[in-house]
Amino acid sequence: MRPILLGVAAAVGAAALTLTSVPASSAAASYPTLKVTRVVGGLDIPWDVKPITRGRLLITERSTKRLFLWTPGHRKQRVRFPAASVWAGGETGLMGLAVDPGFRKNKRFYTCQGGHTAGGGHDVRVMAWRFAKNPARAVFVRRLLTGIPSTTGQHGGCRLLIASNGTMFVGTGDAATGTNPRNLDSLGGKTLRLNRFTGAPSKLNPYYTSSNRNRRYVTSYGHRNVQGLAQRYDGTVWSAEHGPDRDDEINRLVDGGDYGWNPVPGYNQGVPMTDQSLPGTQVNARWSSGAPTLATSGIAWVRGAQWQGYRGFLAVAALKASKLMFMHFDKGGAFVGMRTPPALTRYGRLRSVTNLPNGDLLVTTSNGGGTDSVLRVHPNR
Ligand SMILES: [Ca+2]
Ligand SMILES: [Ca+2]
Repeated sequence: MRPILLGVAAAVGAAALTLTSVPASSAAASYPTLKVTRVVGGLDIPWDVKPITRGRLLITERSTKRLFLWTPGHRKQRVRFPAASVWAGGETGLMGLAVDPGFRKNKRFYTCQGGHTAGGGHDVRVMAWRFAKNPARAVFVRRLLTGIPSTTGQHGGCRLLIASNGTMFVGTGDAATGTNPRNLDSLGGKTLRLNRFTGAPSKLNPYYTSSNRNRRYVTSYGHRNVQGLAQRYDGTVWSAEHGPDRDDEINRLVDGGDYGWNPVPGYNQGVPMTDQSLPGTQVNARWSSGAPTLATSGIAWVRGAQWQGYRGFLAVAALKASKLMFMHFDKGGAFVGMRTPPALTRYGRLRSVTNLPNGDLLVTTSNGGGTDSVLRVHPNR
């Protein structure tokens, strides 16, 4: 593991250079121009979009707490959904979305959202639903995981990923509470792994045998605000997170990894995003923005030969920087370079990136005021 970490440190140091879009791959690779089509419009801060069967899409909106169904050839429609049970505030609301691999039969999908707790407070939680039609509606199945911390709604996470082995990953935020990321008994500032049917912690987790309920869910810690999760072709799971005023990060997750965010005392954001001075070993980012931040958010690995040079790159949506970056990491996970296609620099803030079965990407905008869209991106053909 040590040689890999040393290699990564070099890549992070070179990151600022790559913002000017250096050639990212071998000289032989060619990069097709990209075509962008507005698929769904009239949205307000869509947080996530996922395909279900027959080319249809489910879309969450963060602050309005609306869930939409889009059907090819038709307008979007509201899905009946208990929005009143969602707590929304600040950056928290109706957020991450995952569709069960067995959706065709079991019609299940999942949300990560703000919720109301028994004591009159609120948290962030992962919910399981069953999709029913005529009218389109979300039928409650179960609360998979509650008690992810929320305060004002700042740094609320929350991205979902169902990995190829069927395990669900949850990427959380630190809720702007300095002690959360390094506290293994808090679900904040973590990546978590659980059984998507029962909500039980995954037996693969490093602290699975802990006597503390929360700790059993923890896969990795020391994160600030995980906004993107994606699994690479080699099975590794990667995350994206926001830095404070510098150092957004792309991380490759390892079981039990400490990602080095520990903003104490209080909420002291002057500390490094990966603070190597902390006890033990901190896992360096695979890519870091340097200064300023770009607000990296959703991520997806690019699949399909039609993408030519972009194939196998990590597509990274940026909110503040208002672009989609295609990052090249080599087989060992070291950052090589990135490309920023001009076709995706004219839609304002971009939040999520989603793979479609045919390899196309869906990208959501996040400009507010009911002006937002789901964009479909593919190489010109
Ligand atoms: Ca870090
Ligand atoms: Ca250390």
